[in-house]
Amino acid sequence: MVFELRPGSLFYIAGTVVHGFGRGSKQLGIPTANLDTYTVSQLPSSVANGIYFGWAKVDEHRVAKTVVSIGWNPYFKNSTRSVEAHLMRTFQEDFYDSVLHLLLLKYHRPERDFYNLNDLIECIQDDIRQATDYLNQPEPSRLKDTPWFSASATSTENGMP
Ligand code: ADP
Ligand code: RBF
Ligand code: MG
Repeated sequence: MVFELRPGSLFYIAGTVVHGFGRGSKQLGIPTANLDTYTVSQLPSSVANGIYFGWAKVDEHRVAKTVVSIGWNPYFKNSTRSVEAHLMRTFQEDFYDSVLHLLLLKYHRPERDFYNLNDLIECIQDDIRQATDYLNQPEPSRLKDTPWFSASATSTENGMP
């Protein structure tokens, strides 16, 4: 399910967590929950590829800060578009097949190519630091209590909270 709440800048996306490219991002300390291909195909064209800051909710876990990468991962030259979210929270177990709700608040930067994997990882770690600072501000912080994350948002017929 994809809703454009403010054109070009505020999006709600919910989908199922599927297996990603299996590149061992978890081993690099940056696991990313990948959304199913149907949900990715539903993204409106106004959703630009790139890195976003926002809030995420998995099942009944508490809302977590997230950095989300949308696009083709130029460093790996992927042949499919993907939406993958790293949540700034430690989970005891994997959550494949769970429903992941994302509220994207801020477009941060376009996807880039890198000379080596280490540069990519350092860039992602910098994204995570900047996202944390951004989301700690009062305005973005308030939005984590959005009705889009409440149970009713997924149970009503048209998905509106
Ligand atoms: P894949 O290639 O299958 O996406 P990853 O190495 O990117 O594998 O790991 C992603 C999986 O790790 C997620 O689908 C989720 O089940 C789990 N996971 C555990 N902690 C996190 C987290 N903090 N953020 C995102 N995914 C996490
Ligand atoms: N992949 C790229 O090729 N270029 C990027 O600029 C890029 N930025 C990312 C930023 C964040 C915050 C995250 C979570 C991922 C990013 N990725 C990027 C995707 C990364 O290559 C991917 O998570 C791993 O390859 C696992 O599929
Ligand atoms: Mg992944």
